[in-house]
Amino acid sequence: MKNTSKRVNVARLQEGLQTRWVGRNVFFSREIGSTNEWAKELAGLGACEGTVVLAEIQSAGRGRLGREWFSPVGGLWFSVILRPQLKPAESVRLVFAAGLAVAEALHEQYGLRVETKWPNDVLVNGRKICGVLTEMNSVGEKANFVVVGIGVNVNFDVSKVFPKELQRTTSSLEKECGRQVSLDELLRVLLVKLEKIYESSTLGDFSSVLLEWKKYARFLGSQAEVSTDDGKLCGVALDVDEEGALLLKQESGLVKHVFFGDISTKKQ
Ligand code: BT5
Repeated sequence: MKNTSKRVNVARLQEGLQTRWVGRNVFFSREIGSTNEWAKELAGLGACEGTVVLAEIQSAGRGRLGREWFSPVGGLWFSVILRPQLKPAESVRLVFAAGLAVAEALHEQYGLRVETKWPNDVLVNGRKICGVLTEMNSVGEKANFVVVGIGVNVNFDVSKVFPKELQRTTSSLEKECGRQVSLDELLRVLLVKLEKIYESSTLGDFSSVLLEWKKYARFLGSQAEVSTDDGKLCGVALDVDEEGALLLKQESGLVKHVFFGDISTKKQ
């Protein structure tokens, strides 16, 4: 049997791919620093919309603010080049589009208890299994390209490959499904979802995308603590608005719009 649990087979992926334009071009590397960096280079050189950049291992995978993203063999580490007709500020929509694509794929494909967490995480059974990093290049008031990077922990054991401080808060599909899953199959499903949700997000129906995303957002309504550049904020996580801001109701009754931060909740 072919081993599809550690590496994507690009030819087989494309054979069965039911997208119109996402993933028609795929760049694959056994090991690269970061697929987002590679995708940005390719986008700058004119790579077409929907190009997928994929690696088996990332040696310098990144999260927001340049944080380290652990990317061992067995994970799905990829970036998609998009050229949306959006203003730069609207490109935040793609974070939610990508998060929803992953949440739906994991729920429908494996029947897992999935949740989305503001702004860019997907959790399974309360543990982080996926992160999204979008990066934009704009010319004046228009986004030139956006690279959407998605990392999913798939066929490895986090207790063997991650540092101790991450082991309690993260998980992998192998752990949650109790078996290894095919990387080809997961990527195919993700690309189909991404194409569909991206089209809704950019063609004027972002409110329904956000509504769907919120169906998975179990943190809404909970008492939350948000680390921001200005320190920690506490309150009830009321909602997420169409600009991607978290609406946090503080004890004073004031509702604060938070655009960047990390949220943790007391009850899940
Ligand atoms: C993210 O950032 O969650 C975005 C991660 C995006 C990764 C993809 S992989 C393909 C593409 N190429 C890249 O270089 N990046 C993208 P953030 O919300 O800032 O979370 C980062 C934090 O998550 C780290 O500081 C760790 O605490 C934790 N972390 C690191 N590696 C992890 C992993 N594999 N799984 C779960 N949590 C992780």
